[in-house]
Amino acid sequence: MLGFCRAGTALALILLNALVLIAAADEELIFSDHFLVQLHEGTTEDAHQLALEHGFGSARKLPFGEGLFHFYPREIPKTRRKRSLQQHRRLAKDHRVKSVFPQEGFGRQKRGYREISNIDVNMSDPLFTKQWYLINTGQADGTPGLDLNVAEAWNMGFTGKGVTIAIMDDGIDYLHPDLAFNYNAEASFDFSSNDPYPYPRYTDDWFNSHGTRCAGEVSAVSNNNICGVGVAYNSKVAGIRMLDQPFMTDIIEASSISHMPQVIDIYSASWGPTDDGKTVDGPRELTLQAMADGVNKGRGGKGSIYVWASGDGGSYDDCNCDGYASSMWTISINSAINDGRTALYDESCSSTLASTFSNGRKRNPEAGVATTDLYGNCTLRHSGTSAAAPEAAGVFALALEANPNLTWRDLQHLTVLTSKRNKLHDEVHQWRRNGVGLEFNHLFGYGVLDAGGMVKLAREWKTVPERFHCVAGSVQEIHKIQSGSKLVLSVTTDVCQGKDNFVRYLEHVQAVITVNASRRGDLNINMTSPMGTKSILLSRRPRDDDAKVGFDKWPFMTTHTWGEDPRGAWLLEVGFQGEAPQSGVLKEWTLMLHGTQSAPYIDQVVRDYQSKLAMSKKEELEEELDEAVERSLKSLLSKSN
Ligand SMILES: *[C@@H]1O[C@H](CO)[C@@H](O)[C@H](O)[C@H]1NC(C)=O
Ligand SMILES: *[C@@H]1O[C@H](CO)[C@@H](O)[C@H](O)[C@H]1NC(C)=O
Ligand SMILES: *[C@@H]1O[C@H](CO)[C@@H](O)[C@H](O)[C@H]1NC(C)=O
Ligand SMILES: *[C@@H]1O[C@H](CO)[C@@H](O)[C@H](O)[C@H]1NC(C)=O
Ligand SMILES: *[C@@H]1O[C@H](CO)[C@@H](O)[C@H](O)[C@H]1NC(C)=O
Ligand SMILES: [Ca+2]
Ligand SMILES: [Ca+2]
Repeated sequence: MLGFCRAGTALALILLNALVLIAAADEELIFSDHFLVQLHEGTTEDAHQLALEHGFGSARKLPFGEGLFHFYPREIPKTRRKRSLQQHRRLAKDHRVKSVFPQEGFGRQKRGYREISNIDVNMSDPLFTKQWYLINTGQADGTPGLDLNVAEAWNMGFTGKGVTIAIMDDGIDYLHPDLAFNYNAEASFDFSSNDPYPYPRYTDDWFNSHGTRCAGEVSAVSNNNICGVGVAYNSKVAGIRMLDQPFMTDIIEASSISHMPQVIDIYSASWGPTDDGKTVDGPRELTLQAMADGVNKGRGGKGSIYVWASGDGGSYDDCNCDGYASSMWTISINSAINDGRTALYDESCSSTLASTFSNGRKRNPEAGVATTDLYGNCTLRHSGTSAAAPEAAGVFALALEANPNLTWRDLQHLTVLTSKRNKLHDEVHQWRRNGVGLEFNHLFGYGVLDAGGMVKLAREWKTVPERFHCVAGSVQEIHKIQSGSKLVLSVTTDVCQGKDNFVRYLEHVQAVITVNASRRGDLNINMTSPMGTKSILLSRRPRDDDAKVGFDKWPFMTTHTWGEDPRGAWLLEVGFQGEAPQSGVLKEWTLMLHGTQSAPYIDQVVRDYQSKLAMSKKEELEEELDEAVERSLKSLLSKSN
């Protein structure tokens, strides 16, 4: 394990200095009772004696460097806010000692493994330990450590206080004892039956349990002995009942997403066009207008946050054909199961920003999402990307509590920067890095949300610079497409350089495309940025046999090129997949680039990213050190017994 540490003292000291530096950057230092002590000479026995003389439990020779010992305390290590200066000074003065390095603790979790006791979360709620998506210790055959890392955010004191999340769904059982306290009645409404009481309509099969389950994931009360705990358990949850009528209308959608935008901070939606693999549909006129108003005027101008489930159509569907999920104004969330694989119902597309968790493929009844259920019940079986979106809404509530100044775009930036690959595993699509080094996947987006990482960055976040929009180029001629050969087009752009709307650092990219085909489902479209990042804008949808409509000025969106410099040549590749020969006509490709001009912050991020890479290497080293210390402590203990 420590193979690469054997290089000697120099490396160990570099490592230590680096760790001290990292700790020094943090305001709240934690000091441990552990010291690294370098002796002029002496055996382990001498070191042990010296340790005893100075009030330590014992000393252990480190397997690297020369004369390096780990002095550790008698009792179980404590963390403290004050340095044990005296012990340090006395030790440093001892003539046998060459140097002393106090070991400073970090608020850091081990990757791949966390113990509940480690992070000091003690909840009385009976389902809490079954909520593996909050703290994954390997319950239900899951992968330990693969979770939302909410404990770190909670430990920093962020629990969603002062934030209201609306669940736009089939109603909320607001009398539920685990929800009633956090229910925000004033911000709630029933657009399905036009009254202020979004209580779910009763059916024998409990069909209308969806909203209640989503509400519990966000705002279930903690430590009350009932069900589980919400991601943001001190947030308020509002019910917007709008799914329970025979037909959806533009006006119901628009009313819902624009309901009380100065009170509601986050809107969570786990619905969209039918996931049948052949629908291409999105928000209509009023809803589009309401969304635009929301991001521009909601939350006092900082923008309403719209969280959207990316869809349950599985590999037969493509969420870029869902205009809600693929909108720039929504944060589209996909799901992973408790061992990091994709769920069978997951759709992939280039507009997904990040992922959270949903139920497993395994038959283990506890691999589902534990939450509140209708009529005061609890459930272990909430599922679908439906379950994923509210988890994200909860994490965003923690971030908004940490910094209420965050705009809708800040939150997207934070999502891109702090989501993690963790142990996510997509059997079909590789993880890749874009032109500024951000790691992404076609199905999971930038990875799984990390609440701890997000609130930490949120606290010190400066609002991103103004956003600009540039029509970078457009191909308007008719181009034939045929099975067996693909159409390749390119647009070379200076991204409006020299004009007011120059875009230098990308956020969202849209390719507005008009194309028809003898079989729409067999079309596939890729786009590659000047920095070489390929986005799959449309994958094959085997069930879509449309031969008439095609795509009419459809805005395919990608988030993969986030932060990139868009100047140069963009490439579009259009082709057919599938057995039967097909043909079609592409009539338009317009490239719309959105982002910032002055973005010192992105340069900063690239630098931070580089140092984060370096830092994670250091963390690995430190972790190995920890493990070595643990192992030797254990073996010492077993010897002394
Ligand atoms: C956890 O809470 C229970 C019940 O409130 C209490 O008995 C127990 O001592 C607590 N444990 C810790 C480690 O705080
Ligand atoms: C739900 O709760 C009610 C009482 O609140 C109880 O009678 C019923 O059995 C519960 N149903 C399930 C499926 O647990
Ligand atoms: C939010 O903005 C206000 C006004 O600009 C500022 O005083 C405050 O420090 C900001 N808060 C955070 C957490 O950045
Ligand atoms: C596609 O559009 C072209 C030009 O408008 C038309 O000639 C052709 O018949 C259309 N093809 C299909 C499959 O609709
Ligand atoms: C698009 O990319 C996918 C995945 O790399 C590939 O399978 C497909 O053939 C590409 N399609 C075109 C038209 O280039
Ligand atoms: Ca509870
Ligand atoms: Ca879909």
